[in-house]
Amino acid sequence: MKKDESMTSAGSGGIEISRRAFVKSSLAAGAVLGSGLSLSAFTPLKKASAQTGTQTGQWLPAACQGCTSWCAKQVYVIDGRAVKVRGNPHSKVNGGASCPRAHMALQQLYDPDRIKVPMKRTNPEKGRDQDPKFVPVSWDEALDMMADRIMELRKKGESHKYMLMRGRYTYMRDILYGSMTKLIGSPNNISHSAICAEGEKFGPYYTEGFWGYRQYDVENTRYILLWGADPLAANRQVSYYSKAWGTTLDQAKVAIVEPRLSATAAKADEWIPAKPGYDGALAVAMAHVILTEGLWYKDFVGDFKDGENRFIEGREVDEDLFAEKHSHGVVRWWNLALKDKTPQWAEKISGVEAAQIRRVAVEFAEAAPRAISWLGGGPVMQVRGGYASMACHALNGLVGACDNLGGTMVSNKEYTSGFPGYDQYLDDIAKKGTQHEKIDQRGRLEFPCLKKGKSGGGVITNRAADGIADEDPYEIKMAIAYMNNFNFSAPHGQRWDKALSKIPFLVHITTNASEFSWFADLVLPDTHHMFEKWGYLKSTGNGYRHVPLLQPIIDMPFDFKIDETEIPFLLGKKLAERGFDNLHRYHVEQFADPETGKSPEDEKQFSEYATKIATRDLWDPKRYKGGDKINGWEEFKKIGVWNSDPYPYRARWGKMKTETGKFEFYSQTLKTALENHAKKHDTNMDHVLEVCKYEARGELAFVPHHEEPYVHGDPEEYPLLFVDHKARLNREGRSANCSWYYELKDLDPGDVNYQDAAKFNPRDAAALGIEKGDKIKIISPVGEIECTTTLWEGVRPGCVAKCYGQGHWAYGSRAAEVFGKKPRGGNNNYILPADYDRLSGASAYYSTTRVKIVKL
Ligand SMILES: Nc1nc2c(c(=O)[nH]1)N[C@H]1C(S)=C(S)[C@@H](COP(=O)(O)OP(=O)(O)OC[C@H]3O[C@@H](n4cnc5c(=O)[nH]c(N)nc54)[C@H](O)[C@@H]3O)O[C@H]1N2
Ligand SMILES: Nc1nc2c(c(=O)[nH]1)N[C@H]1C(S)=C(S)[C@@H](COP(=O)(O)OP(=O)(O)OC[C@H]3O[C@@H](n4cnc5c(=O)[nH]c(N)nc54)[C@H](O)[C@@H]3O)O[C@H]1N2
Ligand code: SF4
Ligand SMILES: [Mo]
Repeated sequence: MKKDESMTSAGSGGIEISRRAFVKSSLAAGAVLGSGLSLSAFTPLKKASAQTGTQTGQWLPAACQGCTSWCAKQVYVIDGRAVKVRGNPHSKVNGGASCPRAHMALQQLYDPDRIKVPMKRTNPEKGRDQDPKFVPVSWDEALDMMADRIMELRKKGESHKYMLMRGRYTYMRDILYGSMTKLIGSPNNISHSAICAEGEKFGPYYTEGFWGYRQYDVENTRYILLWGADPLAANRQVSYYSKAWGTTLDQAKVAIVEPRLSATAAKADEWIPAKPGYDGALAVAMAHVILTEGLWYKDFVGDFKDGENRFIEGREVDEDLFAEKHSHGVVRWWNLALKDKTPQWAEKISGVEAAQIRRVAVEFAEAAPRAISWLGGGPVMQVRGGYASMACHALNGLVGACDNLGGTMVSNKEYTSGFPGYDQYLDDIAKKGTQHEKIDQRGRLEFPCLKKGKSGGGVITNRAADGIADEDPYEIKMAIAYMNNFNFSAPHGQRWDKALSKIPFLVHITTNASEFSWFADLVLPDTHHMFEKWGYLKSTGNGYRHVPLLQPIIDMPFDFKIDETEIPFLLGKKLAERGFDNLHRYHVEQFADPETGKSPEDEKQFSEYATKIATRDLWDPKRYKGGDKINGWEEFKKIGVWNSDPYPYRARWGKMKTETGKFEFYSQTLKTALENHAKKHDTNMDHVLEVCKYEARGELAFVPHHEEPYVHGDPEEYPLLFVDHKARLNREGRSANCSWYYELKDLDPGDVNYQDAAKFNPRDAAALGIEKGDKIKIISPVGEIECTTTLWEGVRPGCVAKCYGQGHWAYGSRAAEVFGKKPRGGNNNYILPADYDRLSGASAYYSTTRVKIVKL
């Protein structure tokens, strides 16, 4: 690119593009979204330095969000270009370790199909079959359009009809997702959390009062029992666990309940390929064994006052005979849900031999308290998953592993502070607008969504599609969405196509023109989170919490803008020009540089100051509170990560954040939450449980217990159960335009390179007449997809397993077979029904749908 063609930044967010560059990028944009032509690197990068190849590069700190491990990284940067990625040795969580998908961030960064300039829709019709006919616009014009729409809604008293959707995020989210939505005057900031992992937080919250991801003390443990989690491939802290697992296998036994032979299962001592949906049954049968064998951990749970074990199969126990210590309700749990739940009972329904259930339970409990019951998404992201979540996690209570050496841990203390308050900037329109019911219908009778004990306390992400489509409770007239792709990533994603088509003004902030962008009126080119953005993260592992910093560390070839900070700042200015200056005043008055006291003058300063403000107590020596000692902002930027103090084992014993302060086998906390929800709707708890599709009635609803899985599809018509799982190389839904994803697909046990293959047990394949490499259709009660097949004994008979991640029809030239028209592979979410674990709000993925197969 010659000098006169380069783009130049023009003040407050507008960009000027010279005529030739504009024509070039409009051609590019046309190719991206118009013609279905193959997409490639049409626009040259900034002029290369004469010194390329001769200049020595340096390792610069970064943070990865390829999955929710949120590792601290270092990136080797030469002449403004990122060339290599490794773990940041300063992190006490992941250290120098990396998972295999970290490197794919480079392919994402330099993906030639990235959106390069803002683009505006010119086709007023919306639909899957409607080419949006995007044309490039300047940042200035794009922001003007957004500000005009917001002003119009506010003027008409319709500010609640504005909506903000977020997918993956950093903790800078509170600016775009939090305060901006509220200051405009809408209750509708809708996160992706319920299509992610809310079911997994439910059990730990209603037993030990912790709503979040646990960390596991794998280097000190003696037994690990995993439930549908695959920490060597997915789940969390993949980098750290991959590094530590050798030690773990030397010192501990590993058993895993999984319908497929995952990467972790392949290295485990015991693989338990139970029928999907029976984790709760296995967990209560194991609890039965632990109690009848007298193997519970007495220092935590307590004991019978006279020392005689009265947990005998089929017999009720008198609560007065037991003196409990740090737990609550073990006898009541036994009486309500365990006394008849023998391994023989579980064998009949789960397909796992009673002897294996007993053996695992005994060996697990003999390792107490250094025994981990590790809960993943498999057993809980199901229609009745809330109770499986409680049942699996309750085993940690029985063996005293909770908060203990070699057991499960919550989060260490950290000292980030978030952002300054904004109440004083809420005007009457905002105060009124935010009072409306939210578009995801949380808190209604059939959606208790009891995050942290509150009726309607959490999100029901996937339900928002129905709220929008049915205009229930009202119409959505404008929406901004970032780093999300809900019509691809949420079960029965086709519903989102319909919902998004209805929104008169939709803005998508994204790196790639994805399926979601297809329905947008404006597509805004975003920074890549790992190399181009300001922000910070928090995550735990290895007994520490770390706070990795995100910062721009490379030369950006185009004028990408940061979703969570730059865009709200620029929009605030535009709104101020139109007479509504509260957002802008909040930004300039409250986000002064903590070192100089200077107000931010532009979006770039705002982003850095905001990051400094939120993390100040980590790097400002005058405000030191704990953990790593860092000597100022410049040093923090150089190191790139702060680490907490080590984990204080047993500090929470007797002080758990439940109603009783104890580990609740009988959840007083859930009882109160359910009671309040029922009261709010003028009904009783049994009625709530009935409309929410649970089996429990009465007191059973307050203890961990087994519920039969709720599965869509008649077994006669749909003979196989569908098992969805993540690939080792899934960077959530964002890998499919990277060539390495296809080239290395067989990193997943049983999988096939360059294909999207459904994995069948050879026994089922023979019965169905399926051979390896066949082209098939998988049909469920809600949709159908096309893919290929492979045969593999690592799938439980009766199940078909297929990795999530392919089936994109609009993500880029490689992800789709024909951009905008034909997907490559099949998207599992097009066959999964939209159903929920209504107590947590979580979307159901597992043991949720039956399918039939048609050969093509
Ligand atoms: N069947 C099935 N469905 C699943 C899952 C599964 O295992 N199976 N997993 C679920 C889980 S756990 C989650 S968390 C959700 C995630 O689902 P979403 O929150 O919807 O996120 P992604 O699908 O990862 O899509 C993110 C989008 O952001 C854009 N993008 C990509 N990179 C960047 C970037 O660096 N910056 C910005 N701003 N934008 C970017 C692209 O448009 C991309 O499509 O998916 C869920 N969906
Ligand atoms: N490689 C990779 N790792 C990731 C991500 C990624 O995209 N790629 N995303 C990250 C994100 S956003 C999240 S939320 C976490 C989630 O990570 P996890 O909580 O570990 O959840 P999933 O990957 O959804 O777990 C699904 C697993 O359950 C199994 N399964 C299916 N049905 C059942 C069942 O009935 N019982 C049992 N026991 N197992 C069953 C599946 O085979 C699969 O292995 O992963 C993070 N880590
Ligand atoms: S993809 Fe996940 S595990 Fe791998 S480096 Fe990134 S955050 Fe860590
Ligand atoms: Mo997730």
